Formats: sequence, structure tokens, C-alpha cells
Amino acid sequence: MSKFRKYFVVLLTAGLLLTACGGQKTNDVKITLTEFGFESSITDFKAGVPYHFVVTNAGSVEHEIMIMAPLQESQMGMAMDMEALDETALAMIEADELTPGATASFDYTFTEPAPAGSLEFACHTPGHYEAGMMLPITVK
Ligand SMILES: [Cu+2]
Repeated sequence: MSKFRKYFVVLLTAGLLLTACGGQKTNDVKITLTEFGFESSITDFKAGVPYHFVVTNAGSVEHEIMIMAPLQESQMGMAMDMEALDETALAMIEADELTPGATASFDYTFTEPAPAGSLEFACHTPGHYEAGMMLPITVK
């Protein structure tokens, strides 16, 4: 191998490593919960990108956050099975970790695109979703 070739291989390897690291970059998402709504620093996400969600409850009662499909009218109200609901969530932080003033975090990478209307942040503490505690998001 000539000197030039060795140099080229080193450059190529360095380039690949940089590209790999670039792909691993985690994006912080800041979310604030109130009565009754979500504020999020990002609502348009990209599939395959790792996100670090930092969630703060700025309200005065317990809240939770779930990433899931919007509920149908028929699923709302008292008949809702909380455990079945939890299983449909892509990711969540339960209410006991989000007491008033608390901050909790989780990491999540969306695996597939979600067009407008198919995914949202939602709080399913009884009555909150019905009070409007949801925020539509999209994934490209
Ligand atoms: Cu809530």
C-alpha cells in the first residue's frame, strides 16, 4: 500500500466515524404540562431520530403523558380501560412520576411516519383528555 493510499483510508475511516456520530445525535424535547394542556418545544418529529423528552408538570394536580393515537369518541369517558389504553401507547410517563412540580424524562425514537391526525401527546388522568389535554404531533 502506498503512503497516499494509507492516508486516504485513514481519512475515509474518520469520515465514516463522524457520519456515524452525527446520526446518533439526540434531540431534546421540552414539554410542559398544565391544566389542561401540553406545551412542547417540538411537535414535528422525524422517524429514526432519537429524542430525549424532558417533561415538567407546571400544573397543580397530577398529570401523565402518553404518545399514542387520538381516542375515538366511543373510547372516551368512564368505560375506558386504563390498562388497555397504556398498552396502546408508544411511550409514556405515569402520573405518579409527574406530581405537581415534578420533572421526568424518557427517550424515544419514532420508527415510522405519522401524518397529521394520527398521533398525539395525551394525558389520560381521568377527565383530563376530555378537558382538552392533548397535543397533536406529526412524524415525517
Ligand atoms: Cu392531565
